[in-house]
Amino acid sequence: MKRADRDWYKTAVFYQIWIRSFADGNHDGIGDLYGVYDKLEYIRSLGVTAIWFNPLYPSPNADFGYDISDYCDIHPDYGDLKQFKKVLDKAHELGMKVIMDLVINHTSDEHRWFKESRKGKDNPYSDYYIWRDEPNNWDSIIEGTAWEYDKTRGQYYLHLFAKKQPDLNMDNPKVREEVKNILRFWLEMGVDGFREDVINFISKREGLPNGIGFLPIIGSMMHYKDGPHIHEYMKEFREVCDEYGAVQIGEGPMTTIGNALKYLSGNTKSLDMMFSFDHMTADCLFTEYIHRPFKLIRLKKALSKWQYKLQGKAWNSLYLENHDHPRVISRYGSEKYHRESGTALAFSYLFLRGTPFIYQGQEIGMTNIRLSSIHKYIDVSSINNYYKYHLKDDEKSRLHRIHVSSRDSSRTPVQWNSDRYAGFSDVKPWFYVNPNYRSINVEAEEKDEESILNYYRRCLSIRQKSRTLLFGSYREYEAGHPYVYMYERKLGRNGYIVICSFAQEKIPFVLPKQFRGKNAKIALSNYPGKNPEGVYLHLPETCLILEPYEALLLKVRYRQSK
Ligand SMILES: [Ca+2]
Repeated sequence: MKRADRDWYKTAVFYQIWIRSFADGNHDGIGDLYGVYDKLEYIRSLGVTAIWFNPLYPSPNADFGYDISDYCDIHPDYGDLKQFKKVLDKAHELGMKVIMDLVINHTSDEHRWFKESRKGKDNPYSDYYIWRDEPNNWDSIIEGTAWEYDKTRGQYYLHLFAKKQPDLNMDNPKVREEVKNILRFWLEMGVDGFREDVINFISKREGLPNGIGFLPIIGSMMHYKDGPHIHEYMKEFREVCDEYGAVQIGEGPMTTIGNALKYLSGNTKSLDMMFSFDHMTADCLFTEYIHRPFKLIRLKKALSKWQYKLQGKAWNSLYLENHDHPRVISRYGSEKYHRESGTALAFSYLFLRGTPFIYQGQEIGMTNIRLSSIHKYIDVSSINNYYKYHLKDDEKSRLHRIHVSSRDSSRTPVQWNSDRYAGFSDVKPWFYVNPNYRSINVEAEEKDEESILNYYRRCLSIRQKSRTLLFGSYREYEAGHPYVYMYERKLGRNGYIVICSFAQEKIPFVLPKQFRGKNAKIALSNYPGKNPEGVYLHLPETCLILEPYEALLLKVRYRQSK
């Protein structure tokens, strides 16, 4: 089953499934591939053309699937290979591609390779992991020091993430062969590509030198981020994917644009897209746990930076939510102006240049859950943060930090209807359902023409039919405006202008000179009573009055192409 063309990704719209909380099809309170199978038509109905599955593999779930104990099977909680194939075939029949999560920086400590490796230095799997007699000073990213002593082997092993996630030794050619076998296994089954977890961390500097001791976590990153052999290893994996025309999307934490471009273009090109992180810090520093008030300027600056710098060179991936971040309405929007801000956020990114990703529940505007005690949280990094930092603060403010930052907010069961357990399951779900499911759910939003759900559909429908929105150039206007994000997409004489207010009250907005006095057709508005679709809007010389979180997509024609 060999294919050649992978350009489909440029016109794709991805939907991300974190399966455990998506839909329970076999009545045990855990989301699974039976539930997914029944919801594929719904996903397609959004205008989605591809699905990215977070890890579906057997895993002890120390980091919910990102600690894999067998790369070529399905976790029994989610079904089996036969059920996966059924989902894959049905998705293909509906016109949707499917990509898998590839997690090869580390395995689970319960993977067969690690169980063998820890037995001793003469074991055939001995060098599959990174063992040392003495640890260096590196920190792990989520759980204390990066080294754990193993009594059986009498040595320390490296884990950049949790203790139960030992790092693979990618310098060992046998490990790279194993990776290629994993790629082939899924590609032979018919999957269309991979999202590659922390892929820029897989090559560590020789000798593993100490990092800068006083800088927690990031002090050692220069020794493994975009490491010395990364592009050689990526080339090997690319060659396998080339045989199948498989798409590769990399997750690159802390990646600069300069480094990203090495993966995305030129003779080191090994990835089709990368997930950047800059725009996820408009309300925090480095990580959501170090919270600060949301500033639109930061969001615009980050989005524009990647739009401009990749223009003509590489392709963007566009997202506002995923399984690692709290819900975006609770962060960058407003729960008070739920519908308005949810739709404005959609306008602000679905019309950018690149391929949009929608995380499950984002399309109905799911919001952060606020659990009453730290004991109810399960996210390993939230628990670690709670017990490690701000210990002198009172409990209320420590819990508040978890409310605004926890990955658990994106991992509550999807809210399908207003029945008990939100229609996710008919038995008690494995995790808490957000109590707002009675008003925020798919069934209710299906019935409401102006719901966030139906606006996602409209935005995607317009986008997918327009070469200007798919391939046109990007330009931002009024970059210094604190409350309005305005950008243009342009192809030849055709253009679209997007105007999104992030203000919680009515505000005047003075348009850039070149648009004043012109007429523009309203392609879409989230205040349809005020600005009906298809009507020409006269752009005033003075200013536009924008309602709270008002968003407009305007179609414009230019006199001549420039
Ligand atoms: Ca289940």
